[in-house]
Amino acid sequence: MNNKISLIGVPTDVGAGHRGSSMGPEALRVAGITQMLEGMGLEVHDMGNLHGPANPFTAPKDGYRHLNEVIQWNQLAHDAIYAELKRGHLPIMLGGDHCLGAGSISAVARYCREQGKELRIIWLDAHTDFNTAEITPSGNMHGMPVACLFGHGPKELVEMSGQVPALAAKNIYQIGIRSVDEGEKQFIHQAGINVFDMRYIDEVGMRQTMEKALAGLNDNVHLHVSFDVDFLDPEIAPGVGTTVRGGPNYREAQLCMEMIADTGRMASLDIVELNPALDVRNLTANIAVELVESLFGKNTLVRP
Ligand code: 4U7
Ligand code: MN
Ligand code: MN
Ligand code: MN
Repeated sequence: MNNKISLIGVPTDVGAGHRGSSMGPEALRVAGITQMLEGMGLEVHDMGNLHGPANPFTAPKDGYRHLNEVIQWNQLAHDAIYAELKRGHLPIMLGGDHCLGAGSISAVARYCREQGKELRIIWLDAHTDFNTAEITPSGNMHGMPVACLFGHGPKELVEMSGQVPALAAKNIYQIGIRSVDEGEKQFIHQAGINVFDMRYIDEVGMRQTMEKALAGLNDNVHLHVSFDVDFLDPEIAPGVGTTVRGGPNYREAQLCMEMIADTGRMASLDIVELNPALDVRNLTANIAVELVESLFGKNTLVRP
């Protein structure tokens, strides 16, 4: 794996219904993300935080809340992540709410297209994030990035990667899903996306789920992980705006991360939706950092 890491803080909550995920980047730093990565022998470049528009905290208009602010922040994230990929670093986006998935993954898709690489996204989340202005129950754009990447949404986000749609169904596997809105269900089905929901994980276990999601990787695959912290069960990760009970426990989440690490293919990462205003003594940030350590290959024993 690439040993040059770039941390990019993107302090937004413009896509969320609760204020506070804009404090996520600093909470991850306070939880020691840099020291943890350095301790694993990696070279860490903390690029600091991007600067974008403030949160006006206004009501949704035509199905979107804060559309202009969301577009501006996503363009900034896209440009910063693309620049780090271009110079051969592994970018870690410290969110910020998950509306940033549109810009982040657009940058990765653009880079993969240019390099002739195949892209596989592992989307760890309680939610599918496949809403559109027509079907959203909230207008919150952190519930829409996947729809944008599949060509449904505001032009600026849909076209950000330089190709519409930015993704095809075979590029993405969603894991941990347990909250899908009525309109989203139909859409996800039509798009043909691979969704491993909690029922599936309960029935076959995390091991077989991840074996499927990671099957067929080769040297030419760029693996991107989009880690929405609400993927985790709220009992271990209360510091998020949109908790849904019945998520992976610590051990299941750790196995998921370890199996991704074992592939040696991860080349970019988003950590999003951490909300320090709703956390308890930075617990959720600490757990996120521990799990990211597993994602980068922390092993208890020497394994074959
Ligand atoms: B997250 C929701 F209605 N689906 O659209 C919506 F349940 O990035 C939640 O996954 C979206 O945290 C959650 O508002 C977005 C809701
Ligand atoms: Mn999400
Ligand atoms: Mn979520
Ligand atoms: Mn959320």
